[in-house]
Amino acid sequence: MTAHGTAAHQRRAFYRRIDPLHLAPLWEAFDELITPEPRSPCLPHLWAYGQVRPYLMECGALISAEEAERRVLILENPALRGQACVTHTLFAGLQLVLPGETAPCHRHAQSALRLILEGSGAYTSVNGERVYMERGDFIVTGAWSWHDHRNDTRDPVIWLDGLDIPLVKFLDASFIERHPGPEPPRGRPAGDNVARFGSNMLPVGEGAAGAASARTLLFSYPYARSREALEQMRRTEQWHPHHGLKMAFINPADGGPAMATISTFLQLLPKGFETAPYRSTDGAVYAVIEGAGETVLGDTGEGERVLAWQANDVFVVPSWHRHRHRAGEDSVLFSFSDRTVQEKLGLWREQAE
Ligand code: 1HN
Repeated sequence: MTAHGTAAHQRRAFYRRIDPLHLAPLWEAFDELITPEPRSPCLPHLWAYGQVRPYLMECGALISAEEAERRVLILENPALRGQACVTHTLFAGLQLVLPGETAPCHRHAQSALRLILEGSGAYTSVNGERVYMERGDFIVTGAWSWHDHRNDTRDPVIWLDGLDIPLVKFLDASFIERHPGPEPPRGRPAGDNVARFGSNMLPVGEGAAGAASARTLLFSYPYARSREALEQMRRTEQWHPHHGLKMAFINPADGGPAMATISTFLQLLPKGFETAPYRSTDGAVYAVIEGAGETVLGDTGEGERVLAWQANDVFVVPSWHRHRHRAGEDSVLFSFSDRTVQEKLGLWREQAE
């Protein structure tokens, strides 16, 4: 046996001896662990609304919202099947509440966002305050806030759920509590939250410290308002080469992100606009509110992947995947990612070309 062969043999024998003690050699794993750049196993993927919706409606006949607690079809990243993950840190799902149904009141350590895709006039209540839903609205239920959903309209309501479930699971920090009574807690009247915290004012004598949770002062971001902001701003024609016109939803108390663990964005791409190649360390989930276009991943020619999207489609761009968006029509994209977590930890990076 060569000297080299002997060394390799000796090492393998050594690894077998230490294995029962739950010990392993770092040097065999080092290059896999500490990669020169992110190598997410997550895959880009698009869920076409037209394809998924019939199955979601079938769920309506299979199980009630009450029995399911949350009647949600999980959008699973193709590379992470069975793990309820759209990226390593985020959960995404499509939820259906039929006319007359209630999804019961609970609260959990995980933070949730809703982006309304279909239906008008159903509500979610956050700590007892009703938030009536219109298409495109973005609603936050922060960690440990009571929430239930109710549809008193004649039509189904469907929305995109985004939660930090995989992140909280990774941290082993999950808790849930079901509301004990038949009635959820009663909170402030509908519309109070936007008036109180979403009108470029804050109540005097009741700052962040006085609110139930400083993190989620504002939990209702009506589309009519954010869309109007984009419409006004587009007049300057100051398109960012990599983002078009992209705005982050913020917590008005501190200017930070609207949620503690999830960054959320709204982006206008005018018809014919193509963003320049870009990548960042936060994998992002996009929902198409308006328009149609495509997102091209990878490099021109070999390895290029095209996700063609239209209204209500949902797609995922994993961490450090170079991509560019092309708008075939005036388009509005909502997106969410773990960017704020990475920023708080000093990890977030981008590469704009
Ligand atoms: C949840 O509470 C909701 O409140 C949606 O609508 C999706 C997925 C997993 C765990 C809890 C909701 C969820 C969830």
